[in-house]
Amino acid sequence: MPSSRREQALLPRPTRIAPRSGHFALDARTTVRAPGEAEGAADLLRTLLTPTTGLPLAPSPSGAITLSVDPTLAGLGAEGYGLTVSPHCVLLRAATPAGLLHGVQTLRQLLPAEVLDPAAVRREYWELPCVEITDVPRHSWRGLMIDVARHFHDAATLRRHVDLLALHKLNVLHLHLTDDQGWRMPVASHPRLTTVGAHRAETVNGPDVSTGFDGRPHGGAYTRAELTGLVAYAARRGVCVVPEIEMPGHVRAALAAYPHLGNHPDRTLDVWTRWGVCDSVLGVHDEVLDFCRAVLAEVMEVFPSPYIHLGGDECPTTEWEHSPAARARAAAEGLPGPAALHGWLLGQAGAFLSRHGRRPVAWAEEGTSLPPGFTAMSWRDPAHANDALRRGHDVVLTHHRTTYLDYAQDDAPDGPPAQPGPVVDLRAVHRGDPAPEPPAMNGGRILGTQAQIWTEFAPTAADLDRLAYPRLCALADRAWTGPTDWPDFTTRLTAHLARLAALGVRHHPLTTPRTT
Ligand code: TNX
Repeated sequence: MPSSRREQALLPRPTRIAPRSGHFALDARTTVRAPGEAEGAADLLRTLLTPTTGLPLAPSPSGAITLSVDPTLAGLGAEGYGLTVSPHCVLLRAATPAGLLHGVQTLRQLLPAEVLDPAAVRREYWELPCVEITDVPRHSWRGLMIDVARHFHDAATLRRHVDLLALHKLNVLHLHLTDDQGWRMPVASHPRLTTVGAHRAETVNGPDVSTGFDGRPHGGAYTRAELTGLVAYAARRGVCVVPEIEMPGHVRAALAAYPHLGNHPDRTLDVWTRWGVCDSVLGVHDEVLDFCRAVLAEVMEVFPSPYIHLGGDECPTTEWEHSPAARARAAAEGLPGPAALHGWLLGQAGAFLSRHGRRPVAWAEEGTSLPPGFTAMSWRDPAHANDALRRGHDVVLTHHRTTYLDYAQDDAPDGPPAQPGPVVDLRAVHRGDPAPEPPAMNGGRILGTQAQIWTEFAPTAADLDRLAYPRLCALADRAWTGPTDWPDFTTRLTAHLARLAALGVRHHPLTTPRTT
């Protein structure tokens, strides 16, 4: 693509672009001026461009490229930036360092796609098209959830996804760290969570056709150093890692490690070897509250994120209904019945987080009324987002038909194994859901949206690539820019695929999407 057209192929699309004539040539003498708080963005620019282009982009007080943080540019918000490329200089400005990081990704996209390729052919100089861009994101929460519980994905794979999120100006990596089938975060006060809970055995009867479980043994956990390293790596790229610790349901791996936390302390449970919803849930005695607080205290040490996700989805209440101790707790707390223990337990854990200055997040589904102060991820039905907003919750839109990337992306009969459910094609992700009506807001706010990769059917790093791309490009466009025109999006995406190819992303082929 000629340099003069590259500004038309930015993904996500900037808020305002004015092409100018001419180009700026980046060569071995090009230097970068980045005073004070802008230094981090200059480091990122070098990290991204120097290894592939061979250009040093050395710091200098009189650099042709200037990066600056100017708090008076408040109109650009917490993450916006302004970029001017003219024949003799490049000026990137933002009100915050985060804005500059996004601007650096735009600069990178304005260069030929080869600059993303670690095996790029060296050139004497690289052309940036002259352009003026003002770019402010529509939403503050633009994310991807990766379920590392159903299948473990190592820290190197996660770093690679952080790089890809940053390329798309996505700013949240939500890690689903615990579930029935595995617990992946080490907790010093409860070592068995990973020594026992991170490993599931081979199933005696082999694969389970009813759930698609492959029957194989599987395991893995991060070290604390890997997680803190990932958090720092992500922060340097403008990405916040939001951890999720599931409760009160989806805890079978924790109960395999510590049976006394359940409703049947005398029963030995295995780390679950099926997919689906498991009946085992946390008990509601005081030791459980101590456990939740001990785990969350360590989670807060590792993850500085202002938001901590407490799961809260798919929690069968059968065990509580049959447990005299749970019924007694419900009565003692003045709850209408044992089912209300779900909201009560989340409320207890959420209050602990709030006391430490963090905000609790949970999945919101039918029949669940989240405690006040929780940010809701509405996944079952877009109408639930309206309900949550009306109740005053902040909301992240995660409707399964438009954001679940574990579903098949086309109806090819010979496609790879996928979560049974609707087809979620590129167009569905691009279209998203209608925005809730303003009257529904009532004290709540829509923070943004994120895609989810549940990994029951995604055991390998290649699976993550194929499920995420190109659909995550559509989500990024919508989350950053707002609704974009389909032909405009697909034209930009076609050019963008050269960038993904240069980065070695094993994406799903771009097929003709269904028009329904
Ligand atoms: C529902 S959505 C789940 C997950 C599954 C997913 C599969 C939600 C909060 N829970 O446990 O992995 O469906 O699509």
